Amino acid sequence: MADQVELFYAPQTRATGVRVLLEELGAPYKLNVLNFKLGENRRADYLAVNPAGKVPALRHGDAVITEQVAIYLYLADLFPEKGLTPSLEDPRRGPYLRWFVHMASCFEPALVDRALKREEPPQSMSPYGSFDTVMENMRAQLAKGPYVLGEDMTAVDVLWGMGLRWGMAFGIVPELDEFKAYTARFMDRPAVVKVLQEDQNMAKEQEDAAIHAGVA
Ligand SMILES: N[C@@H](CCC(=O)N[C@@H](CS)C(=O)NCC(=O)O)C(=O)O
Repeated sequence: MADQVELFYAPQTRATGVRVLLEELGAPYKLNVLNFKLGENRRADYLAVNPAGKVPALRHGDAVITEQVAIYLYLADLFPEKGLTPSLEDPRRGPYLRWFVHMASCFEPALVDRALKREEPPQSMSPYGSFDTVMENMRAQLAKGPYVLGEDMTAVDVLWGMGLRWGMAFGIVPELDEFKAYTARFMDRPAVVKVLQEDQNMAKEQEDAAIHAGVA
């Protein structure tokens, strides 16, 4: 298997959190940056990697992994010595998987319905129950803190740190005390500071390139 992973990337997207995780893991990686404004994620060469035209996507040797939750799990397992993934024998392994999948199967669908002002499905039909129960579940988990699984940070905290921060920044996730305290601590991490600063520069460069190409 190749030593280095390749991350298909765009700034200020779900790929940002994956890059933060790579930094936290000290993993060797190469970025393959796509400019959405130039439609680079819809070009045939990228659709051959991810037919959905979305980032993040990860290439490791011949394997391509899409879906941020799968990528986080894969990377944390690739570097178990970094201590960001509970082992199969660790009693935290089940809750670790639970809170990863909760993001994709409950939190994100609830946020999208809310952002689009769609009526929530009836509770019995909804994959997430209700928006309020999703928020309350997460709040109650973080109240035990300081991290999702208790005393020690794991890879799932990078996912939730990013997800809650974006959700609050877009005014969709309620600014609960537990969410604010948790994300404030997360935002202070050197890896987060570095990646968000570089994202800002990258986003500006992409904007300039789009203006230059006459598409912005
Ligand atoms: N289900 C995907 C969602 C990925 C996704 O929606 N990525 C956005 C950026 S945050 C994207 O690539 N959007 C580009 C587009 O659809 O045009 C995952 O969990 O990774």
